[in-house]
Amino acid sequence: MPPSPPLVGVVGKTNVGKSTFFEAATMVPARIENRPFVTIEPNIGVGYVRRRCAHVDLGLPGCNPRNSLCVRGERFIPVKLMDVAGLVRDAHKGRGLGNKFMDDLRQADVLLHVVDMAGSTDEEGNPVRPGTHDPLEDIRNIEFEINEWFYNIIRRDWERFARGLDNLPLDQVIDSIAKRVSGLSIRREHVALALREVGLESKKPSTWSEDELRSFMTRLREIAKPIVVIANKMDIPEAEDNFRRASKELKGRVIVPTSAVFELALRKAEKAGLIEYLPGDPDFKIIDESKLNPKQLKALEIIRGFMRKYGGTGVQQAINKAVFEVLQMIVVYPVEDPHKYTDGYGNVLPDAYLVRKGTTAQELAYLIHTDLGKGFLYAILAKENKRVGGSYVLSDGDVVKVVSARASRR
Ligand SMILES: Nc1nc2c(ncn2[C@@H]2O[C@H](COP(=O)(O)OP(=O)(O)OP(=O)(O)O)[C@@H](O)[C@H]2O)c(=O)[nH]1
Ligand SMILES: [Mg+2]
Repeated sequence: MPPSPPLVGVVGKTNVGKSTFFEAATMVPARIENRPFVTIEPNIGVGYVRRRCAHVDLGLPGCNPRNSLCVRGERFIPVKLMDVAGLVRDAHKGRGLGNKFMDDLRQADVLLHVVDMAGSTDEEGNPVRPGTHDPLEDIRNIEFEINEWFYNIIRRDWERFARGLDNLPLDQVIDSIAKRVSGLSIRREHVALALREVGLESKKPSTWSEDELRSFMTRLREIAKPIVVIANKMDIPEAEDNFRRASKELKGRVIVPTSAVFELALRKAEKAGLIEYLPGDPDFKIIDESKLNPKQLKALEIIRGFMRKYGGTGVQQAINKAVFEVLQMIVVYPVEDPHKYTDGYGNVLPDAYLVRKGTTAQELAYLIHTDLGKGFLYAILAKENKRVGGSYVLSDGDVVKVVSARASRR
């Protein structure tokens, strides 16, 4: 089965711009209002990562994408986005809407934590004068809530479960924990890494202290559901200072300055045929000035100024960073004909697969079709016209033909 797109969860305090970010990224209409708890049921939609298309590197005039889009030489590959209700401090104790709805995000691979960097909403999400609330507090509080949610799921009935692990070798301990948490999109290697990093590999699970269990779960959350901080509302001047402080405090983590409202405005203007703009572009072009009123023109100029400063609105950049930097995924193109770069129907570079870094040629074969994986003989790297074996680790941008004893037309 072709790889399912990564699931990106949009989380954060209430009234910070989650649904605005979601709508801007997916163009799926979402309810947006300046008051707390507007979103209750999750919004689900398709967003995209953006990458230069392989057809450009290959010097081809174009391509025929099937599972993705290609616009002006840029490949847009789908990812799933989910926007959920807002959190507030002590949500795990039942405040606000609580944090049960976070269960919708059990399968998330990465979380985008949207923060009102302008400090224009208080702890409860009520609008306040920009600069009067400290967004760094929100980052700490909300991440604590996310960790609590995660911890409580895994913690349930831990003691009994842990006793059963005590006499197992490490390998089986890892297997058992991984199996227990598999519904949370946690893989075996996540469990192994977290155990090693918190130094609990050789300690009997039933003797872990509460603190040890908590530090293990926290580390597991950081590894299995990493958080990218979306510094939103950067269009409000008060946000700049906060952003500098937050970047310092979060040193080493990914934090992306964004203006979700600006991105949404640009996508709407593009849809209406008023501007030429591709998500992630550092600028846009007005198609016909006479179609815009002075107010619209002025608004667009303000957006342009913002984009000059930050290299774009930040929305596409955030999704790209989450998938390529944090999840470390790469793009590969399976083909049937390695000379023409086509599938069996003559489509040029029809599919762009997002796969984890470290994926091998044979694993790719299995992703294309189980039969191809089972009968795997070798693969051909189309760009290099080179034969490689099943253990070849794929590189970003590889165009790959799988040769299998069990052919499968695709
Ligand atoms: N200035 C500015 N305002 C924004 C930005 N993003 C969102 N907003 C505004 O913030 C308010 C809340 O936006 P929503 O997208 O509904 O926020 P939410 O986080 O989904 O809120 P809940 O669903 O109620 O938790 C709206 O008035 C938006 O227009 C931004 O980048 N800049
Ligand atoms: Mg919302």
